[in-house]
Amino acid sequence: MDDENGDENVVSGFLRDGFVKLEGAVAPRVAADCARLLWRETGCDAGDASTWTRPVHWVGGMAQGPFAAAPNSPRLHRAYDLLVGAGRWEPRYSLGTFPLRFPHEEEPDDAGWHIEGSYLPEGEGGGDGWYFTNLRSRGRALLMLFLFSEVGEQDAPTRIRVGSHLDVPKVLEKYGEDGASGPALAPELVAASDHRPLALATGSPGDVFLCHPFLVHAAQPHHGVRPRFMAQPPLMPAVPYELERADGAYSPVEIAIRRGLGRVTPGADRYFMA
Ligand SMILES: O=C(O)CCC(=O)C(=O)O
Repeated sequence: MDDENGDENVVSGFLRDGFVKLEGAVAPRVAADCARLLWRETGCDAGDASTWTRPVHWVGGMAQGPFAAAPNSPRLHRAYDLLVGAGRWEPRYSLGTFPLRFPHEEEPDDAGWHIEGSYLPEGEGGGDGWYFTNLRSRGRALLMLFLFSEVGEQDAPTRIRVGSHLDVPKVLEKYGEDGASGPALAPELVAASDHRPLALATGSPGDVFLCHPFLVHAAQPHHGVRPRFMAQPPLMPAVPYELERADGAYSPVEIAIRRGLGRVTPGADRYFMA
């Protein structure tokens, strides 16, 4: 779903599909500078495939100028306001992490269906070492995919289960405020969203997918020829999501969670009509 028809389509596409693709949301020059810096991090030579010796290079947080600029275009700020709510998200001045996928015979070991975890549980137990998520998406307002290379169908685009954000709330509900870790949730999430159609996060450098934090997605092996450069940072919340608001001022992220729980949000039904 593209945003060619403006705000209304950004919101309706996001609610229906769980994501919206904003083409050219990062200026071409900024995206090119990000790619150049990422190549440097890998230690690989863009022009010499013999140096691409691993299927995936994980690069951590990057905060040089281009990475600070990329998530702050006026178009992205507008979309964050629309989807999360004005004043409810934290600006970010870095990007990361980056799963940089290279054409390779070896299968990556990180290509399973999942949603992102965003916090480590406090107190005794401390979980299983993996990041957790909960029904109010503690610590994550959005999942974002920033493309920094041409990504066609053969270039290991992220796989997305379209509409799966509506399947996840029922799974998370029973874990309460504590939530659960990615691996603990994965089998249930996979089963709950199995019926969903598939989309691929293809596009060009500077395209950005803004995704509901509960969108079920997966990497895939790269059997093409062009390395796939992408960042998948969270947008952080300034305030927690609320699933019951006295004033009814729900954001689209909250409306979708409520929909997944079977709760009706006045005025929002039209978005879910097929
Ligand atoms: O590399 C990709 O396409 C997605 C990676 C991903 O979803 C993850 O590692 O959490």
